[in-house]
Amino acid sequence: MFPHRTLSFLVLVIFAVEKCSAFTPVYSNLLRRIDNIGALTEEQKSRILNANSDGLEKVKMKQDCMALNRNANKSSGIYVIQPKGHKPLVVYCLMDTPGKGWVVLQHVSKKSNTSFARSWDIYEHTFGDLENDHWLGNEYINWITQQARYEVRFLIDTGFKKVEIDYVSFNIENGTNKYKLRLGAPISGSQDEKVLMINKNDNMLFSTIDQDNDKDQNQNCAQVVGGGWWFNTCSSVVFNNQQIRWPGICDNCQSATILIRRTFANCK
Ligand SMILES: [Ca+2]
Repeated sequence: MFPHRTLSFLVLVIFAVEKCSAFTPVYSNLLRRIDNIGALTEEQKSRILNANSDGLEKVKMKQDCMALNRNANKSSGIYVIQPKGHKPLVVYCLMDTPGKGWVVLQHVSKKSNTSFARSWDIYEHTFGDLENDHWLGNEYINWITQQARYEVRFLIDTGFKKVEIDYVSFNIENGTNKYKLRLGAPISGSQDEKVLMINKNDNMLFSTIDQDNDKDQNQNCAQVVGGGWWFNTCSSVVFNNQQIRWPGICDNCQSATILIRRTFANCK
C-alpha cells in the first residue's frame, strides 16, 4: 500500500483538483447536456452568457438568439439555445446589430488558420472557434431552421466595404437528404449579384472533400475549391479559408459571415 506521506500527497492533489474545478455541479451538469460543448475551450465554457453557477436548470431554454433577445438588449457572444425537440447547443449570437438576434452559422476570414477542407462527418458538427472562424454544423443548422421560418444574411467584407445580401427564407434539409439548401427570394443587394445564390446554389446538396454531390460530372468541387458548400458547378459563391468569393462583389473577399434569424414575415 501507499506510504503515509504518499497517501497524504494524493489526498492533497484530489482536494486541489476539487477546489480548482471552475464549475458548480449544476453548471457542469448543464455543460454535459450541450451537444457541441466540445467546440468550446475551458475558458469559453466559463463565460456562456445565459448560464450562471445555477446553470439553466430553472430557466426554460430558448430556441434561438432572437427568442433570447426579445425583451432585452443583450450582448453578442456565446449562448446556449435548444432547438425544439433537440439537445441544447452553444452558438454565437450576434445581438448588437440592427435587427438583433442573429445566429452565426459561419464566419471565415481569408488565410484563416481554421481549415474548411474537412470531411462530411466533421461538417455535420461544429468546428473552429465560435468566437472567430467556424462552421456551426449541418446537423445543427438543420435542427434550428426546421423549427420555424428563418431569413438569412450573407455578410461580406470586400476589403473596401461591407456588403449585406439578405434572402427572405433559409433552411436546410436533413442528412438523409444531404442537407439540401432551400433559399427564398432575395430582399437586398444589387440585382445581378443577389440572384446568384438562387440561380446557382438553391436546391443544391451539400458536398465535402469526401462526398461529391455537386453537378460537375468531372470533379469534386469541394476538393477543387478547398471546402464544403452547396455546390452546383465549381464557380459561383464559396466561403472557406482558401477562397472567399461572391462573383460580382469580390473574387478575393476578406471575410464572410452567414447569419440567420427567425422571421415572422409572410412567405413570398
Ligand atoms: Ca462532381
